[in-house]
Formats: sequence, structure tokens, C-alpha cells
Amino acid sequence: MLIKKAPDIKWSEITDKKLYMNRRQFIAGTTALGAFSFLGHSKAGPPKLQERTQLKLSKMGEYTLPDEVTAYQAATGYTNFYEFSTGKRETVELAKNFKTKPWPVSIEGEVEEELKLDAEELISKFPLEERIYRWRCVEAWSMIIPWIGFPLKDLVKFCRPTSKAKFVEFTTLMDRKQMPGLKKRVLPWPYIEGLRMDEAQHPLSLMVVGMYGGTMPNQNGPPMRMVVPWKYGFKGAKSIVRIRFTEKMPKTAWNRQRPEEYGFYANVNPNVNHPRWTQASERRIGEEGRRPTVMFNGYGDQVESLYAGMDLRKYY
Ligand SMILES: Nc1nc2c(c(=O)[nH]1)N[C@H]1C(S)=C(S)[C@@H](COP(=O)(O)O)O[C@H]1N2
Ligand SMILES: [Mo]
Repeated sequence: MLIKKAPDIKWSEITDKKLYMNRRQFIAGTTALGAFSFLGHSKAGPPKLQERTQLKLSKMGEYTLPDEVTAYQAATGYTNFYEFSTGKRETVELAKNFKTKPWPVSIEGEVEEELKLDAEELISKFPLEERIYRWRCVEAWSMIIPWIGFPLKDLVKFCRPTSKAKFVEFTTLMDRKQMPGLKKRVLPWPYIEGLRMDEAQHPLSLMVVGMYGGTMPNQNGPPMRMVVPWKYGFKGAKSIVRIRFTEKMPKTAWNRQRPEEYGFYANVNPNVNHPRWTQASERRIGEEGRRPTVMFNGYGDQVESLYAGMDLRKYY
């Protein structure tokens, strides 16, 4: 999966969509041959970026958007990772030395066989693809991010859940030595998120291992994290160490913290406001003004059938 070291992949200045699309076509062309290199964009961005490794893509995802991709600097310099800090800009510095190798991942609960294996080995079992998704935080900002990963449904299949499995739970590493934010009881640690099985097996649900052509910087949640694009960003648990299949709905960290503010489903829904602010609009990072928020973050035609007959005001 990892091909060569790239100390500074110059994504920082690329906000121009045409440039980005050209580059994607370029990648598409070269990955077919097994080669993968970066051309052009020789001007280094101002802040020093963490060292990243380019990732080899096995196919170009057919998932793309007309919107302009968010600048790399914004998507990686403005992050929520409370285990390090609640400050969105502090995480870069605080997670600088985060050790993500080796990285044991355990697969537990309602599965044919419980397993423990290293993230690198696990990830190597799946062909990687790039997908450009809308990313909407519950705090009413949004971005457009080119993620790299593999369908979560393929991972679910690999885990061989039993017929009792109704939900899947994801747990983030909880390491007080490395993660200074754990000292604050802002959440009931560890960070736990979960999905219903049909949500986890939906083709849009992605296990993400990289972004913008390479591995993820530490503040974005390597070596693997969830991205479920029709839900608020907080469902996207970072730096996952445990995947557990359960009969009962997982007790997720945000829901335990403030059940009246953060539901289990957390579907992007402009009609159901957060108790403290509107969800009808959002600020697209890098843009002036606000945009209207779209039901299911714009993925409604693909996901609304998952919730047929459910009262989404009650199951928020
Ligand atoms: N472990 C962990 N995962 C997390 C968070 C966190 O604090 N800890 N924050 C969540 C929130 S609120 C959001 S909006 C997204 C942000 O992902 P990004 O920083 O890659 O944009 O990560 C989610 N996953
Ligand atoms: Mo968020």
C-alpha cells in the first residue's frame, strides 16, 4: 500500500478545482500502470506540513462532487480531536508525535471469531479508493474533502458478524501518555461511536486511511477513522483501536455526554436544530457567507430508505 516517502505533498495551495481534477485524472491514469508520482505544484505551502506517505489507489471512486475541494491547509489545520485538545488549531502541534505504528486493532463481540491484528495488515487487505465527500460538522461548518479509504461494508464482511449483530461500535485509542486532552473530562472517554448494521453496510460508509492523495496527518485520525458523509462529523471516530459488533445499540460518547444535543443517528438534518443553534445553514470553510444545509448532507436519494417510517425528530 505505501509506496514512497513524500515529505511535503504540495496540496496546500491547491484550491482550484480544475487543477485538482486534472491531477485526479493524472492519478487515475498512472495507478493503472502501478506508478504514482506527483508532478507540478512545486511551491511549498507556508506552514510546514507533517511528513506524509503517498498512497496507491486501486481505483478512482465514482464519488465526486461539483463543489470546490477545501484547501488542504484548512482540512488538516482546523480539526476536532478532543483527545488532544478541544482547540481546533492546537491539535496539529499536540498530535505531532502521535505514534500510530504499530497499531493493534481488535475485532470483537458478535463475530464468528474474535481477532486482533495490526492496522497496517488489516488495511492491506482492501483496495483503496479516493472519494470526494461533503463533510458537515454538527457545529455548522462544512468542507469538501478528498478522502482515501475502503468501503466499510467490505470490512464488515471481513469481520464475519453473526446473525445477532445489529450494530457496530468503534472505539478510539485512549492513551493518557500521548493524548493530553484526555485529562479534561469533556467527554466520557474513550471516544465511542456506532452505526446500525445497515448503515455500516451502506456503500457510502467509508473506512478512511488517507486524504488529499496521501496518509492522514495525525490530527485527522490515522491509521484509520470513520467517514459517514450523510451524518454529522462527530460520527466519524478517529484512530480506531476496536471494532465491536453488538446486539444492543452502542452507548456513544457524545450521546452519553449530552443526549438532548447528540443523538445516536446524527443524520444531517436542516429541520432539526441543535438546541443551541440552527442546523438550517452552514459555513463552508474558505467561503464568505453561509449556505443552506441539505437533508442527509445531500446524500438523501442514496440513504433515505434506511430511515423509512422513522420519525427523524425523535431519532435525531
Ligand atoms: N476520537 C475522536 N474522533 C473524532 C472527534 C474527536 O474529538 N475524537 N471529533 C469528531 C468531530 S466533532 C468531527 S467534526 C470530526 C472532524 O474530523 P476532521 O477533523 O478530520 O475534519 O471528527 C470526529 N471524530
Ligand atoms: Mo463535529
